[in-house]
Amino acid sequence: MIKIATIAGSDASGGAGLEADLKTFEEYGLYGMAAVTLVAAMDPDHTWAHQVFPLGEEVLRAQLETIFKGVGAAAAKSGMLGSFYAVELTGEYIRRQGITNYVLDPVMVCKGAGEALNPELNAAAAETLLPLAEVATPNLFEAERLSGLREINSIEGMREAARIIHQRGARHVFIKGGAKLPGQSRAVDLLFDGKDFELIEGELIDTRWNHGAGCTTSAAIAAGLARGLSVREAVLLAKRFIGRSLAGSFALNQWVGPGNPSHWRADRLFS
Ligand code: PXL
Repeated sequence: MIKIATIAGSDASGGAGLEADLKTFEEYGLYGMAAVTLVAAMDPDHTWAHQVFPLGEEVLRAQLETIFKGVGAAAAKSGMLGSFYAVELTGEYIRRQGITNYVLDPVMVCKGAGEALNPELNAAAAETLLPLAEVATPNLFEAERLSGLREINSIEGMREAARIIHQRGARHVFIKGGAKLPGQSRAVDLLFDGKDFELIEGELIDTRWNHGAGCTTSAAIAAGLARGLSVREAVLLAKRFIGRSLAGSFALNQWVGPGNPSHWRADRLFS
């Protein structure tokens, strides 16, 4: 059995964070493990406001020992880290265990949660973790902050950001323009390997229920790498996978709705 790990927050609502990661790993036929960095909960009495509860350094280190020293993983991804020690520990274990299939999802904000996380923390995460990443998977907002570019609203802007983020250490940069790039009728993402740019287009799925789409995408890329795909192959498959997941998206309540990572199976069984 191929093993894979996520270092991420728990999303009590089940659509994002490590819950999305583990569901995705399962669809790829992998054995998933999780080191929990924080617990995110949402307040139904206050318009689903996010509350974040970081776990202590000792708790995180113990989980990382279990996973990386005790078991080993063919690939790993990180999501919301939430503290400086989580950044340091993630770097320490990825480096020490020689995990080259490491996907960094530089999560800076939850959709609908408004404010970006602490900018100094985001800067520290970029500095420490980009040089370890086989693939970094920023969305446009995160690509702006990682590259220092003011506003990315074109494919040329995405290319420039990818170049800068690659220079900061990530071996591949996958910028998710998705539904956000103005004037596009397709979901347009960009892959850069330090040499060539490749635009990766998919069907634009018109849904506001896209909670966890970023987590699912980066988990799917890590899962593809764990299975021995090249970065390009892993990204192309992840793009198909997130498309199917979003095609099966649904509302959890009036505020939030996730994709469904198992939707590709329903398709095959029932249509
Ligand atoms: O979608 C970003 C995200 C990542 N990780 C956790 C989250 C969220 C958004 O809610 O809760 C744990």
